[in-house]
Amino acid sequence: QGKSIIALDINEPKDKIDSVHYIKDSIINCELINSIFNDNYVKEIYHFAALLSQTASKNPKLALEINEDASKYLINNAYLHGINNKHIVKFFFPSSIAVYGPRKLKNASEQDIIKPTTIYGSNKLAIEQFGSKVHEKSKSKNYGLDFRSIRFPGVISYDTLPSGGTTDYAPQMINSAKNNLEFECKLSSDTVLPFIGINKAILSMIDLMKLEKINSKLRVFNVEEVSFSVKDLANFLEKQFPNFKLSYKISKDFQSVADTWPSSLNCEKANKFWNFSTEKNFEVFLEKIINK
Ligand code: AKB
Repeated sequence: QGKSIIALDINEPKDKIDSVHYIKDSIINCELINSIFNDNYVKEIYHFAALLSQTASKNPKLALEINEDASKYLINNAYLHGINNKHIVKFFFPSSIAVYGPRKLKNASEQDIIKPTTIYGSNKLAIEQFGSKVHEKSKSKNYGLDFRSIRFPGVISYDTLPSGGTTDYAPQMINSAKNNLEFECKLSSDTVLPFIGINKAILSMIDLMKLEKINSKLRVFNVEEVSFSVKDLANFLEKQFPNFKLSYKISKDFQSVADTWPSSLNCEKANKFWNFSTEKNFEVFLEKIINK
């Protein structure tokens, strides 16, 4: 879209795009963050750096540093950048179904009970709330920060294998089946979780960020394409890949987290604000991912 982009990551990108300026560094490098704001006129921020649920539980200190402190630092700097340059910085924050709990909900809507039981869930909720507060402060000044967030379910990509999360079992199981590898599942077969494909996840962010204004105090939206149990996925894959070998070794660390996350999400709000809609057909959804 003719915009100049600065991409910051701790890893080298798989593919490079000519017009993007890549920086290999960490989100917790405050000096670097300061210099990016000082040297550029920043209009939009997409902040993805995070430890996922399982990694965060094992490294609570690092999770606090990356998931909360670094996010707050970035939000504060974006806000000040907007104030100093007399404009609004649009800020996208990917939140997660991890903010829900302690009971497993069906068709969870944004205002349902959110009492996360994990470090990662508490980190995500803290930033949802912090960003919304800075957003409100900006509204009264007409400059500052426009905070927008999506609570993502498990995201399934056709070319990147995630690690460190609780919903990762699904993309990992799909990948094993496709590549003729055995898979040992850490969740019980009746565990139901919501998911979205990477394409729809990206489109949702673009659609949300394209909106001129969002007249709502609530700054977070649920999105989901399909919701399925481990068994549903296993049955599907066994039909597609008859040699696929699956076994179960339930992990308390994984099961206890999945049992507090919703089995499905209510997406009416996303539908109202940017027409979010999806086919919701489990088989069509999986066939598209498998055949990519
Ligand atoms: C995880 O499982 O930690 C993530 C998430 C749902 O936020 N995929």
